[in-house]
Amino acid sequence: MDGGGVDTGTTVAWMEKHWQMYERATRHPFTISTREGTVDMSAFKRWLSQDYLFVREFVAFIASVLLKCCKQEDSSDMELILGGVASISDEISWFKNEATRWGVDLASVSPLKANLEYHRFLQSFTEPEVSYVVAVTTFWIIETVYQDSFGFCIQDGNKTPPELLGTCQRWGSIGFRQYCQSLRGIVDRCLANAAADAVKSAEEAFIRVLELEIGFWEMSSSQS
Ligand code: HMH
Repeated sequence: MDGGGVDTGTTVAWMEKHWQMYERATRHPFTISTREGTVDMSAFKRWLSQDYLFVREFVAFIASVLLKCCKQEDSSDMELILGGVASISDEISWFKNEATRWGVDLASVSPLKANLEYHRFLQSFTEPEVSYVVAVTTFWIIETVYQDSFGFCIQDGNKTPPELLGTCQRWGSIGFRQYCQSLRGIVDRCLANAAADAVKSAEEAFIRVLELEIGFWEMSSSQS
């Protein structure tokens, strides 16, 4: 390990090793069809309302990452994670506005199966036994899947409908990409200093997030 360089760290190795799954999570028919301008609007609304519930659950998850971070001897990552906590407040307001725009009643939404499964996974991180390295790796890959998925919808050649560009910008923006890259730097540094069993657990969590993200797109695409 070279101390966490973004191009040579463990995260790059995992992305290469698990690239097929990573592709399935970040180039799902849901986001491809958004980019093509052919996305089914009822699927989009389902995604919107389900993701609102996800984000509410994600608050507690980020809080648990923050808490684990603060308990580290070196808590220098704290500011970046605190920024994540701060931006989620804005995100909740964004979901509410967006839902009003699309005529979605958030108060009457219940989580679907794949969402509940994701909630359970996120809740498991509040256990103090789960290490900071595993938690921060999980945080990074959750954010990165959205960054890569929605970033693709605003890249050259997209036919994304104008009314969906705001959504894509939210996670596809350069600012959010830089945030994910900063998180990635933290993850690679933590992994470089972690024991082998912690690295293994972090890799398992990485894979699990990809599975859950694929499940979340599937759930949004077709009600089952
Ligand atoms: C399902 N994954 C899901 N929802 C989100 N909002 C993100 C990742 C990124 O915050």
